[in-house]
Amino acid sequence: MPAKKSSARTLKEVDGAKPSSSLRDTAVQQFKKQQRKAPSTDTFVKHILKGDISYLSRAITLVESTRSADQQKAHHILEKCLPHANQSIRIGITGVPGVGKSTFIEAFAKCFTQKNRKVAVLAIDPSSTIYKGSILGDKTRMEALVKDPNAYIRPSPSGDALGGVARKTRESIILCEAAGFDTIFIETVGVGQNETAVHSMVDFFLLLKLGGAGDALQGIKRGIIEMADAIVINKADQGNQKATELARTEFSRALELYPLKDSHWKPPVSTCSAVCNQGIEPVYETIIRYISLVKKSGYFDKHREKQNNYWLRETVQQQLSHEFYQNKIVQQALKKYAKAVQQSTMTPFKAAEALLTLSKEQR
Ligand SMILES: Nc1nc2c(ncn2[C@@H]2O[C@H](COP(=O)(O)OP(=O)(O)OP(=O)(O)O)[C@@H](O)[C@H]2O)c(=O)[nH]1
Ligand SMILES: [Mg+2]
Repeated sequence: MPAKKSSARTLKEVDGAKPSSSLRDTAVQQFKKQQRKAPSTDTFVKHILKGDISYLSRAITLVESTRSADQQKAHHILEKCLPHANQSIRIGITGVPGVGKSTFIEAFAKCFTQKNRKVAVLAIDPSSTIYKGSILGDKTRMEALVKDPNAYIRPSPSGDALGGVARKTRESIILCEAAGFDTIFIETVGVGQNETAVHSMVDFFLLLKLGGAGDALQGIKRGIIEMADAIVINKADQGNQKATELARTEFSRALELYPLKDSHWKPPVSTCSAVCNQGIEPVYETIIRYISLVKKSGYFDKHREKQNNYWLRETVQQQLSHEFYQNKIVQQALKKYAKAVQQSTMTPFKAAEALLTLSKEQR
């Protein structure tokens, strides 16, 4: 049988076949050549500014890398890209798993790309150990968007700490903007702390909800509603219209009770069907209206300034804490003090003070 023959041959080739020394030499030479060919920072920047997606992706990979050489290179690229960033609308889209964020983004992004805007979709998913693969599957879910020359989709790597992912997303925004993307979407699974991180890096925060059981107003945290600049109830189709309309009324009433936002914007509540592409265009118009309003009032710039300030402090805090816990002497002392706190021979405050003094002495 021919099939058997071919599989036997394949097995034979793989089994125990060692590369010849000439093959090994070629591989080593190729590797060295690649190493030599690693583009310089300037080459990276030049191509990113021209909108070269492959360089943009490689630069984001450097940003996401944990290798210190990569991080340093990423840092230099970012510095040079920074003066070319900032010219965009940053939109955060959040909602519980399965609410339809990716489906919505695919339909929504078209409103922008059809008007010749360039859209980059970034995904932040620190909970990916729980919802493994939900975002990495997005590239296949957003089929039409993947083919759109005006769109770029970048799933975030999984399994990192919240602070790390948030920082990398912020840096990826800068790179995308430098590459000419004027509309940035950040998709995040609404399961807690990560909404706050996304809220602190976007101009407009959109909350996607479902009508009916499972995602009702009662179960939602006050903070998330407070952050929202618009609430959109998705899946208003297939006989679900009544439930979505009811949810719309409930959320509208609830929002009435919230104090006026600093932006003086009243968040609208609407319904849509992402799969049927209904009610999507009005959300686009809402955002355009919002951006025009806050740019005129000066809130847009003020808000971004505030965000930059927040990230400056946040990064300092993260860096200090990282250095503190990396210190070997502190690590040893921490064990000793933790035991003392556990045995109630020392208060946590006294122990923290002693550790901080020790860390200062190490510097
Ligand atoms: N009926 C209906 N189904 C929808 C709609 N939007 C999305 N869905 C379906 O809901 C499911 C989840 O959609 P996704 O877009 O993957 O949801 P998501 O919020 O991105 O999910 P995660 O990334 O896993 O958090 C899919 O089966 C979609 O086809 C809609 O407007 N109506
Ligand atoms: Mg999704």
